[in-house]
Amino acid sequence: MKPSSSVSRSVQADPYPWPYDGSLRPDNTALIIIDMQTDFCGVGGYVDSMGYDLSLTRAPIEPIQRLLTRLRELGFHIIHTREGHRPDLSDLPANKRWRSQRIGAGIGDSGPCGRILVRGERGWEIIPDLAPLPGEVVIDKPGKGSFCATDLELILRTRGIENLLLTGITTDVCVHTTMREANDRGFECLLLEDCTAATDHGNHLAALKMVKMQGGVFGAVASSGAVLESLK
Ligand code: C5J
Repeated sequence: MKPSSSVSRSVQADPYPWPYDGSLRPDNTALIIIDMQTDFCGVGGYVDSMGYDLSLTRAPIEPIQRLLTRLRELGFHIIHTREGHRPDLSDLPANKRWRSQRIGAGIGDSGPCGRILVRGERGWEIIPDLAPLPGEVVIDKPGKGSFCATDLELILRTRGIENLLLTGITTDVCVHTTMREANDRGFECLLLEDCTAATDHGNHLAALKMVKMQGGVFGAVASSGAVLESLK
């Protein structure tokens, strides 16, 4: 059954029941799935080339799939993002490239999945398990935050979206940067702890803790199970 727009709903979250105003509806809430690309969680991609443990960044795939299926059924807005650069690398800052080359995973260089983090390459694609459906918004971003040099804010405002459910990878980098950008713009954010992961588990836990300081300085944290429960 679709949640009625007149019913007040909230998710059991930490440090407060989310959203703050109890107004959780499909029309005012978007699920944002950040950078679930082969480069971040697939064999031969960017994260793999850096030598990090792929089981960490692959862990959120199943929980996101479950949540995505249910939120699609209920008619929530679904937004995907991809980090990547133009093939001519004109939007790749020199320092970002230099740092990646230093650790043997140069952005723009050729790897097992094509040129690393370059638009149109195999490694840059969203993994098939979480592929966008026709009509779902896909935001291409050159940076870590999803608002920087993109039309995400315009799309959210045009659709009347106020609440963001944040998922994807990595918790401490692109997810956190996006959450901070969104929070500063007045969006009400919920970070889903089992639907995110970092290349270091300690960083994942630290990123969750940071959100919850000061009464929820960037929003709140919950499990995907708590969201699904609230929508029954
Ligand atoms: C990183 C991301 N970690 N999607 N990107 O470089 O978090």
